[in-house]
Amino acid sequence: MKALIFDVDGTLADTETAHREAFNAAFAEVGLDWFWDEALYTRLLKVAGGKERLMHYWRMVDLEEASGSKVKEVIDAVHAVKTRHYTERVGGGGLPLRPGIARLIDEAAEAGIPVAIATTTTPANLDALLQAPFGKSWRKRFAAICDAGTTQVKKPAPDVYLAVLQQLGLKADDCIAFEDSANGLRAAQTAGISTIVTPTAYTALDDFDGALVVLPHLGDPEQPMQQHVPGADHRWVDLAALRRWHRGQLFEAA
Ligand code: XBP
Ligand code: MG
Repeated sequence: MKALIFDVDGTLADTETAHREAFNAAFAEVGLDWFWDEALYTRLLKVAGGKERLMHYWRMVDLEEASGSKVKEVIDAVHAVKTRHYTERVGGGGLPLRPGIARLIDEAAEAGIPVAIATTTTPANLDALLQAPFGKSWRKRFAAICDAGTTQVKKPAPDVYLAVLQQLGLKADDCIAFEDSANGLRAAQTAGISTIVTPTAYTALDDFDGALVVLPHLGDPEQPMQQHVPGADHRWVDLAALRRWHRGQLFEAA
């Protein structure tokens, strides 16, 4: 195992409520009578990428209007307002990392194992989310960062994972990916990368067939998982467990 590749939304942090609230704040600000409640947003999350999600929804509610010539301009403008609301919400430590994320990234750094990011979210969202837990020079913690700014084709396409592998100079089976959604799992699987899934409430009912393991979260000594996990020495995921799982030794604790 030579690198860990993390998805962002839902994986590094449980961000989709903040995204949903930012979309609704943008709709109100620009005078659109749209409102995305949790049930609708859970369905809309099947479409990765905020702009693609807006387009999908507009076509759902008014296909004719959504076929107009100015649609891309309007979507870009609404999405820029949404991104401002989102970065205001999560900036300054507004949203904590999920259990185990900071600890695993530290463990990987101490072991000389590079970590990377493969996300479909907007670059500005990464700065807002990650400056608080990792400091202003947070980008230095990651050997590769691929996002909506570097990779246009969104998950479940493998493009963003293939771009990370290329930047790392590693093969797919050298790495482990961490995801929260079926879209993300499919993207990593198609790229050939073994994937650990930690769902959130928005993706709990997704199909995670083919995941290396599905866990409630990665756990910490202060916040262990409720149940023991085969192959792990503790009720949290550490590098030793990842190495075993990566070698296919799912049920062999030390
Ligand atoms: C999840 C997404 C993103 C976010 C919204 O990204 O699909 O679109 O929902 O962010 P990830 P944007 O790959 O990190 O799970 O509005 O910036 O797209
Ligand atoms: Mg995600």
